[in-house]
Amino acid sequence: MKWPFAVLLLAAAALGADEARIRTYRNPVIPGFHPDPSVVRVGEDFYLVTSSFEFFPGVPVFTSRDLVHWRQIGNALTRARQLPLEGVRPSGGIFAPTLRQHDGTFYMVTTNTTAGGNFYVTAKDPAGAWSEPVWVKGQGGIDPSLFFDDDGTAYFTSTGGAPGAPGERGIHQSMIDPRTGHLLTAPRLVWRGTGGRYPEGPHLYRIRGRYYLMISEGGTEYGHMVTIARSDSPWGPFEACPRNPILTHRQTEMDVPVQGTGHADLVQDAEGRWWMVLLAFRPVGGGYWHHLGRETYLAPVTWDADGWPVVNQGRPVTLDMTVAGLPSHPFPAPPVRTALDAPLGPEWNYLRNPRASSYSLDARPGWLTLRGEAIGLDAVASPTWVGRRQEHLSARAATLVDFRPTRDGEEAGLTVYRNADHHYEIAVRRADGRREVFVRQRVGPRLHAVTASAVVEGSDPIVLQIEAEPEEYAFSFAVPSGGQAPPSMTRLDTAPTRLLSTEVAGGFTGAYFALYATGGGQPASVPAAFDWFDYEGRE
Ligand code: 6LW
Repeated sequence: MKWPFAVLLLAAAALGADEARIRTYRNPVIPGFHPDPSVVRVGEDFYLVTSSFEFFPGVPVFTSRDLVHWRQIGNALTRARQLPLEGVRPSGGIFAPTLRQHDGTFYMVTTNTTAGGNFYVTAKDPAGAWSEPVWVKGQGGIDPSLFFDDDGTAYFTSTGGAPGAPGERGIHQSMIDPRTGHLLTAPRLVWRGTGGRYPEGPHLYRIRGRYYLMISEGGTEYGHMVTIARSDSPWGPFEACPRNPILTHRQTEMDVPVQGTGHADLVQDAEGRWWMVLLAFRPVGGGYWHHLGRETYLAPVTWDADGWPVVNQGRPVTLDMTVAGLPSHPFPAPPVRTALDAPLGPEWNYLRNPRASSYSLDARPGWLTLRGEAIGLDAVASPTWVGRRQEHLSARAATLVDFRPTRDGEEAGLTVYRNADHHYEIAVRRADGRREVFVRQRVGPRLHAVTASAVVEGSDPIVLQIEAEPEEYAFSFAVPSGGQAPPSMTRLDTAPTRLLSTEVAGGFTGAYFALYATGGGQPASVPAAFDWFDYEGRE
């Protein structure tokens, strides 16, 4: 009479295993400024990279077991020699990367649009360290991609850039020696796309014996789309899918919360299902402004009877997705508080190539000490600034800063930053000989104002906080005296998220929360020390 119990146990185990599979998930799977995703699978592990523009280190690298839960394990470009960013304009620098793996080596290929053009780095372990750059000469353009055919032949595919016709629109391709980066054939135009503007972001695949070339068209804004073509040869001629675009939200109502779907990559999981990673953005405030940048989304892919891919069963990609997915493999939630007593994690960035002497964990153990330089947040250079992406429309960032300015003009605090011309900050400074907390809003090349301030006498450290809601940032502060219980915050001001949006500020990036210091025209007379930093997603 024991077997029914055993059957029950088995059934429960089966149910448990089934329940542990991904059935629903939330897009974006990598929220915040993480555009141009490229993904590869090695065994049961997926790896994914995104573009990074003027930020350092560059090209964040993520891993996942289920395509839904991702954890950043490093950055591909961690040394100034790999990533010269001197003088790079906002949204210059590193454009879309492609990640591939061949014969045990990972390849990350991208473009430094400001210095050097197309290059790749390699690694045995995608967490790093990655190699010195191998520069690819002779085929320009952006969005380079690598494809290794079964016989090891490497194809280098990019947007535009044939010698003699660098402005010619279309996808160009050559064969490359992956050890040296030397082209083995002259670049050839292989596909112009379906007629949309900016045919770009190409990826070549071999699927069931045929070569598929997937690209994006329409530009990375509201008209974005994914199109695909195929051929029996990697060189074409490419026949376009009769259902192109295979994905676009360009015709959706403006209140559809996911817009600008495009710049995609395909991957097959170990159980044989196909998936697409893509970028999209989340407009707020009536549908016309997005400030977090372009984010990484996931959608299921099936194949129709004619061998063409169908994305999400032909329906738009949504925030809440229902799928038959892989066994769920979540990671522990990251802690809200960063103690700032050890080297910062891979999610932290500097602006362009940082000056190491401006940042110290040793000057005052347990605190991150920032030395303000003459330049500040309006500089297209590397001011003393260290930050991480705002990844949630509702979020909180806060810090405890110890800063006792001795002259007017020097300041230190917390900024929500989009670019040199578009940022808000709550910070500490001296004005007319008195220490104060203030809020400044900068919303264009000339317009800036201190919109609120409060005198804070004495020399106690001050808590600075920015709370984000979809349409508004709120700035508050507190002076916790003598290590007492959590202080109640004094709200100083609010500001619209809209003025940090892509539609206002321009560019390809997204909002950051950053700690900063500046001497305001000359090096700061005293450093600023930060005890901790909180980031709390509230969605
Ligand atoms: C990228 C291009 C694009 O190189 O935007 O959305 C450019 N697609 O393919 C910058 O991210």
